[in-house]
Amino acid sequence: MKRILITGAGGQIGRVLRAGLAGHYALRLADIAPQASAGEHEEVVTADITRPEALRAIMEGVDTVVHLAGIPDEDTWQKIRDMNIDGCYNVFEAARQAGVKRMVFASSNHAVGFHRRDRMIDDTVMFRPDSRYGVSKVFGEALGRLYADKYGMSVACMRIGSFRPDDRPSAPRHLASWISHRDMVQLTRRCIDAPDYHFVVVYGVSDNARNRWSNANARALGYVPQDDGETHAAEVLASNPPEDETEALFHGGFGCLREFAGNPDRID
Ligand code: 15L
Repeated sequence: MKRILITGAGGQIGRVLRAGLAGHYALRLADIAPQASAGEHEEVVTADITRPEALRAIMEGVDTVVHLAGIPDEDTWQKIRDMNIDGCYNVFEAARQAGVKRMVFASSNHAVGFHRRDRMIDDTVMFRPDSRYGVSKVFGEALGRLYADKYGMSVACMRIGSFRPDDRPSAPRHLASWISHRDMVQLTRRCIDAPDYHFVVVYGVSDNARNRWSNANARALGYVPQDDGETHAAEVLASNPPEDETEALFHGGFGCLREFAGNPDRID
């Protein structure tokens, strides 16, 4: 069995991956917060990614790190910097020092949020972060690129769309950006198990009829999403007001709108 370290294993995505990856790998589940006690083929460890010395021990014997830990949405620069910039660096660096071969990094669609939604985007579009949070995901992807090219680590960056704790889209934008729990598990497994890649960016999105992210790289890894947000469309559209006009222009939606003082006409 491969040994997989999941950072942020106690978070929303972490808990779903813990259940979905169970039995397929030996899991080392790291979080700063308390977690449910270890089951078969599991180790539960407490680790703070802002403390590099704490990461050394948990990297031992690890084949792949699934790095989820961090601030999961927009926040103050200080928090984003400590967790998503410094913390992310600490995880990559500890993995390199321990000889870990592969890193699966939880990036976000907010790294490219200011692209216009009327255009499909793929993994080759330039970064257009829509928030400090988005900037931190650009940083993580750049770090991944560096560790792949310079140190030969195999790195996958999952630009995750809208992962919902209740496993259903709840806002109009989610009809395009939603990823179901089982698709999230499947995509992560493909990123862990695909035989040989150097550096790859994939979108974490289900097979949504309204999807606007071209996902050839994920398909090449064997990802075949099972779910489509459209099955919830009638209910979502009936229970929500239409999206704000500016928000609806961009892939990042609300991520763009928050603190927005720009001119939409200048964002081509
Ligand atoms: C994300 O990256 C965030 O972690 C999550 O809170 C949502 O904002 C999601 O993207 C989304 O775009 O819906």
